[in-house]
Amino acid sequence: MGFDTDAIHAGQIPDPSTGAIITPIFQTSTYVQEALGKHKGFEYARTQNPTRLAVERNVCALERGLAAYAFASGMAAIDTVLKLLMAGDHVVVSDNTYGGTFRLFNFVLKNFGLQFTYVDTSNLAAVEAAFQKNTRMIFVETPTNPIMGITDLRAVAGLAKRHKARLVVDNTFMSPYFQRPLALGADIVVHSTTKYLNGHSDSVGGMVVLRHKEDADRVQYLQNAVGAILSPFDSWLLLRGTKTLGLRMRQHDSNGRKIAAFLEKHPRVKKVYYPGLKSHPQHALASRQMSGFGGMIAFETGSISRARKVLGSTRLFSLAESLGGVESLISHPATMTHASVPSAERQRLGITDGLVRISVGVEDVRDLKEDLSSALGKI
Ligand code: P1T
Repeated sequence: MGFDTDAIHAGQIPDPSTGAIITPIFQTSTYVQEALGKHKGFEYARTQNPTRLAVERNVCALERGLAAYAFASGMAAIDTVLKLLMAGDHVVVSDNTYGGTFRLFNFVLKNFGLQFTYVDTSNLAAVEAAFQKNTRMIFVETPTNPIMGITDLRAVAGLAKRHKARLVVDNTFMSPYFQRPLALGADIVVHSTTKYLNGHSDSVGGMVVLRHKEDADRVQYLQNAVGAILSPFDSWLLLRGTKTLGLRMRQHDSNGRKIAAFLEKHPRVKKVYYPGLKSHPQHALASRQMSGFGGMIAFETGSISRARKVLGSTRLFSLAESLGGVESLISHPATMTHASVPSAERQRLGITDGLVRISVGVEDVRDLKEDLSSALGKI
């Protein structure tokens, strides 16, 4: 089936007991068993829930995976994937991931004996050089948050395979509508469903999509053993959200391209980070590996005081963390999403005090341009 058809139908059938076209919220903690050892496949709601199962199957179909498991947040999903490893294992990580991912790896999982090396994964030689005898995983975010660096997934998948390591891709920024890492050779996809997949800024969640049966079995085991599950209500919200994923992504992309072009021409903007711009150093790779560029843009204003003026002057772009909802947001990575990254490292990555990040929503693009134009005029 086509993507938009799968988005609406995959994983869902009308409720057999009522005919309800929308999968109900199964708000229950347990299921009555007919007799000892005889049940309908549902025993306890941490282990199985029909609403969660529907959304897991839905996102699994969109990413073209073998199985998917839903978690209480993107971080819970990432944490569970890292639990596929053992103490003493080594992970190569994109050096410009979401700050919370860096925080989990460096300040939590390191304490449990996992080792991490951060490299610019858009540089294949650097990835190759980072491999150690005990490297079991490469964790890549592409495009990166917030600098929008692109990693060649096919090439890194080849490296991972040669070194018998799993390639994990955080596909939050593109969603399966614009990028399918599994088709490019990745082994595992993770999402913060809080963002584009849910799309309405009203739920926090995460998803792990697997291509190998052994990984799928282990993640299912961990989902139950650790218990960081997506709630029935959030599963239902997410199912509602994915139905319009294609529609929304097309509009985010259309608005994103126009806003990026507008910013690039603006005299108060020093630099724009958006893979859809020809000036982006990896525009050709992005065009090959993604089928669109989405709505995430970062731009350099030059200083904290200039950034502050812009952040404090927009009316439609709301000052808030997060991204991927229908409404436009504006944020300051250095003090918000990436505050847990040490300052020197932020400078090295280009996450300066003057950097502003926007999540371009699906509003009328003329209104969005006008809003940015008026805010930039305050500089
Ligand atoms: O917030 P949560 O659902 O736990 O997801 C974490 C996460 C994982 N991966 C990426 C690429 C992300 O961007 C995030 C969360 N990011 C933000 C909250 C943000 O504003 O960038």
